[in-house]
Amino acid sequence: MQEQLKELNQVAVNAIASTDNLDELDKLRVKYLGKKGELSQILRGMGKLAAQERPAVGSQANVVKEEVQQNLEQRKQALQQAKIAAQIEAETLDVTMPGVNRPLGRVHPLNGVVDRVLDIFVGLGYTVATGPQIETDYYNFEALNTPKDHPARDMQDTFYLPGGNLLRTHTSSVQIRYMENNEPPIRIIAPGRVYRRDTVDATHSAVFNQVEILAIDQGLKFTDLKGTIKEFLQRMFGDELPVQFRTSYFPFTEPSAEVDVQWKGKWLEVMGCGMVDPNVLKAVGYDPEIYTGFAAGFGVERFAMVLHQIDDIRRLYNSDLRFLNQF
Ligand code: 2NL
Repeated sequence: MQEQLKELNQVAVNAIASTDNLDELDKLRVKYLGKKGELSQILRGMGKLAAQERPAVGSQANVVKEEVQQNLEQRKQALQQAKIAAQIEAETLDVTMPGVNRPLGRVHPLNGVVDRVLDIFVGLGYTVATGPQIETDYYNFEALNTPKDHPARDMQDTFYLPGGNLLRTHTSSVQIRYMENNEPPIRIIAPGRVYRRDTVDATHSAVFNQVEILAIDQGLKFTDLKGTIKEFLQRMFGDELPVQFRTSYFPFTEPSAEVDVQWKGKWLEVMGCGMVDPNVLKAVGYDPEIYTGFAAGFGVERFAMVLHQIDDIRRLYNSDLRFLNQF
């Protein structure tokens, strides 16, 4: 029996050493040390031994059991380590591989100009106001002192929708809506897309972006308008900028003016402005005997073209990256 145990020990240790698989290792454990395993089978023969032989065999069996167990445990550890090492090896990143280039987007030059304009006026205490692009005749024309038979409608003739609504020709409609819902004093700036029935060429587009400002308060005068416009234009184009006001006409302002800046040696018309016509104030329920105000409006594309020396307005709409990447 001692021979048998010695033999079992030898065979088991060899088998354990030569397996490289954790499942097989567990099968070996069952095979040698399990309840119905080989060690148990040998020990079942103990009964046939003489009483004085039993202690020696018993203690040898324990030694064998312990040694096989120890071998199993060590092999298990080694195989688990190897498995983890193999996994790490397989998942290793090659940090020297070339990366995937994902270029960052950037602000469109048109939106860049709008952002700068809004920053300046918000800094002067103005609130940004927005409104619908589809308007009623009332908000786009009537409330702005431009009745149905008014000749100014011809120059702004726009896109009419079935039912009589239209695509707004300026963001003044936003300001009318704002005044209806707020009491003076107000200072607002209304940026947004506007529409005019225009033939597209290098300097015209039927869809463009406009910004209008409006201030209503007691005692506002033309000099307040001039100061505000001058401050704005100098922040936009630089401190030394020559600015001039020329008399003009808009149905919703009286008096009205066109503003020119001297840029690269030439006078350029950049915006229109004026004191809000009393009829506009009356239309929103403000008393023109108490309140006065000024307003101004300009096309963002025009500003972007002047600031960035862009020769054709259509470049701003084509999404051509060769063009846009320059900004
Ligand atoms: C331009 C000129 C202008 C206004 C817009 C305005 C708005 C209200 C009342 C009175 Cl609610 N006026 N806006 C005034 C003068 C000129 O825009 O060249 N736009 C592209």
